[in-house]
Amino acid sequence: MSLPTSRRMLLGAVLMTVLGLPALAQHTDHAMPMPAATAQKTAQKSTGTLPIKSMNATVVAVPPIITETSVFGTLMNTGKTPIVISGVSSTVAGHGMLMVTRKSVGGMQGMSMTKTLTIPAGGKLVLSDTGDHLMLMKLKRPLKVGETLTLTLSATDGRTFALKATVRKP
Ligand SMILES: [Cu+2]
Repeated sequence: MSLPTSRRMLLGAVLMTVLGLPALAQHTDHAMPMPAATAQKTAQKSTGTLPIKSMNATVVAVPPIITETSVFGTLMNTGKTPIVISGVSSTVAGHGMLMVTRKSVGGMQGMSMTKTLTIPAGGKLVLSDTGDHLMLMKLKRPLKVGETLTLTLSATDGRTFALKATVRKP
């Protein structure tokens, strides 16, 4: 039992129209303006400097052909609320990443990206090759041992901190 070809094509067109409607509606949803709650949250962001003291901030020296490197050191939070770091950037890098190193079930150490790193209120965050650290990716030029770079740390509340880190051999 089969319908004549013209009949089938017509049916197909009708089906496509019916099925096409929800898809169109979804696209309209994506283009909708920012919800009021999100807009308000953005407006509440501050632009001040984070209460951070850094110690031994180090950008690991890498051979010129390597275009990514790690940042180690200790970040102390001298404030009374936790600092939730959500980004790192530098003019010498295409982008920065926040990393955690965890032992997997098999006992192997592996690092993976994380959205945030928290410095507890009045506490510290130690950045090392065996734990949490920062990474600079897509380096735009070779780094010289001994030079000091300024990295920008940004927190979820909108505040930033200019982290001076010296390029050192590991
Ligand atoms: Cu890493």
